[in-house]
Amino acid sequence: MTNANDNAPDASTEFGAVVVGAGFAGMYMLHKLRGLGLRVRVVEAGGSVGGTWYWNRYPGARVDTETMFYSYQFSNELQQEWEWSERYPSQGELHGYAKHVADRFELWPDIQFDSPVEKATWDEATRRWTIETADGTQLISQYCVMATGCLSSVNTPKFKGLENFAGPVHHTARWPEAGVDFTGQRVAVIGTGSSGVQSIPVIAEQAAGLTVFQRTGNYVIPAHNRPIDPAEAAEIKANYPALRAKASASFSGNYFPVGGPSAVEASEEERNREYEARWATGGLAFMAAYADFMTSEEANETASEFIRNKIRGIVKDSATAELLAPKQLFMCKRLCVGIDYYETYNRENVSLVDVSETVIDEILPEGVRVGDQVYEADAMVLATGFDAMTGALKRIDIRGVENASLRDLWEDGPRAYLGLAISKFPNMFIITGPGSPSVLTNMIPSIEQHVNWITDCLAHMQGQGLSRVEPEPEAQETWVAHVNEIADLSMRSTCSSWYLGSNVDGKPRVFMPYIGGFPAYTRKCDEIAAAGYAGFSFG
Ligand code: N01
Repeated sequence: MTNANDNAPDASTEFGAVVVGAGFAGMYMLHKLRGLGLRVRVVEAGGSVGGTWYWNRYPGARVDTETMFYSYQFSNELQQEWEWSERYPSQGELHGYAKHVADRFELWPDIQFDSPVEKATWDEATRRWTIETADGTQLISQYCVMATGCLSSVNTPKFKGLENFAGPVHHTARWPEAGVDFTGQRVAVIGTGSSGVQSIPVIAEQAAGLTVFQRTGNYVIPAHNRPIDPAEAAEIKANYPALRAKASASFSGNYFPVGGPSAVEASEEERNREYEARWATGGLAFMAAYADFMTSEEANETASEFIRNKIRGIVKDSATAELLAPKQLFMCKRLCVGIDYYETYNRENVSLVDVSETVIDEILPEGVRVGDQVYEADAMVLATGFDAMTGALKRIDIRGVENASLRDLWEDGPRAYLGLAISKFPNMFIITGPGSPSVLTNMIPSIEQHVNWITDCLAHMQGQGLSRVEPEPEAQETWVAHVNEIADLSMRSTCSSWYLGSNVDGKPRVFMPYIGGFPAYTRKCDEIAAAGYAGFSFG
């Protein structure tokens, strides 16, 4: 296998396209842009390909979407030859897959690593972007594609005294490559979202003691991870086109068995049968049990109470079980999938601290202070998530027409046309940006759909001899209004979550992803393309 540094990109700095980010979006974008005959450079902050699956190396990190479907479909050879080992493969296996893709499609020579982008500036006179990395290198390009990821900008809450903690502090999304040995240590974990849910059971097995600080109890469905049976994999591979088409026609772009229309209309017996079956199967498919979870509080409560009762059945200490039992709406925050998550709280060396009302006051050299109580720790893990969807873009000083600043224009929340492009920022595309279904869907199919659409748009421009594309402000505003309007119809926009930006101090509360579903969204994108890219102006 080739390594990231085996091929140094050549030193010239003029490109047809610069892609920021070498995760699954950036890699596929590079492949497709080459197909248009463009000279492309990918600039990546990390030391290898894989994006999410490069950075999130914490113990227990694995995907929670069935991996036969959380994979590229653009190349049949690739999807036929690659062998997944588990239903939910580990970070290491996913990173291995990313490296295999980079090998197979010879992507390495066009990717520049360890190069965080700090500035991107549009020059109207030359119709070119200048993309500047942290070491001052400038790349000039006709097009700029931001493949910066939805969950890549790390959120570290401003805990008073954090810098005074005597031991090491690790964020789950910036885990040391060499790993961390917690043997014999007392570990404090802050955060119980997906990253906490996955890492807590694994850390608990190694550490002498583990104290978990929970602000909000989450709904965690068991993963029931297992090796992939070769016969099952062969059957999926034989039927990939039909299965992929079925997934694309589903609301979340996932291959979930769809349940009934209404949990309220089903009898209690039917409901329990459905919930038990999905609990036994495991994974995110629990969400698809009924269609009215996000429109009816009564329907939602049936699933919530089912899961709370499961927690009460698993966790032996009843006070701990009640603390873990979630109080907020089911599915309002991102659903978690875990391996022995609730069971971990039956271990002698694990304790749970509620910081929902009495918050973390301060970090002391010796541990975490909550009210009068100090919880001593030798090491700390921040599983505190991300500045989602907008963080990675706003971190870069992006300047468009007449020096317009993206940070300023998005001060009250993101505004983008289809989550794909932004008015005042010509020849710039974003992959799975705010206003697209992205994080509410299976990410890899959503990435492929965006990359294909962008490629088609650029091919259209090449065919017409055009060199400038920008969304019209009115089209963008109409789309943003539509995104907000339908978000308001769903209960999903009502509770505090990173979808809404409420996990980051000072971030505006705007429901960022498009909640209308993958099929409705792709239809809209196709219609716009068929109408000559309606809502875009060209020059
Ligand atoms: O981050 P999160 P994550 N004091 O924001 C808590 C994807 N993902 O990294 O809920 C105390 O969900 C915060 O509390 P609260 C997936 O889409 C996928 O876990 O805000 N606590 C919460 O418990 C996921 O949804 C996979 O009250 C504080 C936690 O920190 C997304 O990434 C694996 C706090 C953050 O949870 C993000 O997941 C991992 C404070 N000041 C991630 N600030 C898989 O594929 C924050 N918290 C499996």
